[in-house]
Amino acid sequence: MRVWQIPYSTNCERVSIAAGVAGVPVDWVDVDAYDRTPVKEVSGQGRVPVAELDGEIVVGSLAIIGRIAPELWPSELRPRAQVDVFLDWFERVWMHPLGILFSPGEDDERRERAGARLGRSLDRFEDLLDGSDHLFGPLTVADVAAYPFLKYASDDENPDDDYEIHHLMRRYQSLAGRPRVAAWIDRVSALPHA
Ligand SMILES: N[C@@H](CCC(=O)N[C@@H](CS)C(=O)NCC(=O)O)C(=O)O
Repeated sequence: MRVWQIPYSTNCERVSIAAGVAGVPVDWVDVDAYDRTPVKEVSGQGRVPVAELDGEIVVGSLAIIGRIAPELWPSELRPRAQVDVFLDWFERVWMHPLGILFSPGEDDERRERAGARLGRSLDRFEDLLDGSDHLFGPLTVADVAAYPFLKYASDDENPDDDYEIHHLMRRYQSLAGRPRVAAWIDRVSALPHA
């Protein structure tokens, strides 16, 4: 599989973990965040990740993971639906404050409220991890999809990763009083990455 990525992209790291877990080798193509021409040429849009799989272009992290690691979705209907509901919540509700924090014109009070909401979302994860190593029992796509964003709650600074959105996730997410999330971040970070 060939994957076009921007280094340190959260959505690309999802694919890296899923491929690592599934044992799928990846031929990574690095793209400049400020020149998406190669991505646009292959996929007709500028976002990453984009994959070429068996001659087909697949756009978006979850679509790619669905192709290379379908076993990350539970096979039983009920737990599968729970994971899909979670993915929807993560994309629409969890991400919403990030959009506010990332809008340069936004007023300070609204930004602080959005940051606080992002921080409080970690309590949902702390509760989901009560008595469980992963969000929905065994490792699923829910863990793979959330980890690249929640990992910024840990204090690890990376001088090469200077994306503003990553600084914001670091600033507003804290592991204080959230030991289960802290342990989960360590657990998922130890998974093989392709
Ligand atoms: N839903 C897509 C989102 C892809 C996405 O937003 N990727 C980011 C990098 S993490 C990107 O390319 N952003 C550039 C832009 O929005 O123009 C997925 O899951 O892959």
